Amino acid sequence: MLRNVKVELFYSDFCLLTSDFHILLFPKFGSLNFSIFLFMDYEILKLTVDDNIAIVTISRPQALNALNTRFFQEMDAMISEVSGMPGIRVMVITGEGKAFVAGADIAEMVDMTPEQGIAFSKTGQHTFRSLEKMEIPVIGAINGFALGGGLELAMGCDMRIASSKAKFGQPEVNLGMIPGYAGTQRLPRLVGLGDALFLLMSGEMIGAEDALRIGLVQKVVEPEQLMEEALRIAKIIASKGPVAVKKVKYVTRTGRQMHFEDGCNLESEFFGTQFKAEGEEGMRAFLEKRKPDF
Ligand code: CO8
Repeated sequence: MLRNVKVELFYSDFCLLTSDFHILLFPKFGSLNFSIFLFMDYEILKLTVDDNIAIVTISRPQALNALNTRFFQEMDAMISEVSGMPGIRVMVITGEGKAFVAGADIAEMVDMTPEQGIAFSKTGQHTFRSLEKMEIPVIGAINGFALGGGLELAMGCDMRIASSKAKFGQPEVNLGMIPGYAGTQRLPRLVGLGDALFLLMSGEMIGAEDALRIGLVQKVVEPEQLMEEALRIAKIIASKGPVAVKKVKYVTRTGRQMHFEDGCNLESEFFGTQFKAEGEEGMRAFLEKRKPDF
């Protein structure tokens, strides 16, 4: 909704229209510089906003939401767009139909040269890394098959809530391939080496309860309760200090790649700056027995 308003408001004066993007040029007053905003016409992704939660639905159900080049263009644009929407505190990603995502698009990959394969792999790795780098938390609401690139997308989210009907796997070896969107790197970090190598080497699919057992998902609910539960958790997170939540994400994710002592130093630094950012209000509200105004 907000997106459309912006496009209509500024279109007549500054917008150049391409087949896929609306390009908006905003002059910066007092200088010759222009700010450029890109708004994409989405074909595969749908964006809805519920209060301060952005819900992104992958909608290519005829191919079980398989990830093609167009998907990555749209997801990159969506990440930028949601990141720029004021007031959005959490993003939820889900799939339409019986799949979350059944993998990278095999029809698009089948004729690729090794060089094209490397480029396609790097495209996906970049997009899923961008998800991790979003300041706000991202929740995967896993409605069905999360296979290959679909599981790699799910692992790029900060947490995963699964339908009891969801199925998980890295079936690339069935195709004589290996994962290309960082599945070999994120899976062992999430579930440990043994369970990761089991999934990666066997190509076996596991159900939601097994995914919960190995820590691949954080919660399993009945299919009809999936979005309700994902939004309930999103709203709980959205009610907390938004700067604190962003800092938790940054410090936890960044610290994990650092030496332990360096991670602790990063935590102390962010802990300190949080006093004036939100901590004072949060702690005062506790002492005054009222709700904090974040
Ligand atoms: N790519 C393209 N099309 C797909 C994909 C896919 N990954 N998965 C399903 N589809 C299509 C089917 O071809 C079918 O199309 P059509 O109706 O035109 O024949 C339609 O979706 C419905 O699929 P099914 O009829 O097969 O549905 P079923 O319910 O019988 O089976 C399954 C569902 C079990 C999920 C089955 O579709 C399946 O096994 N899909 C493939 C799963 C897979 O192997 N995924 C991994 C792909 S490889 C990958 O993700 C690598 C990521 C890294 C890439 C790095 C870049 C180089």
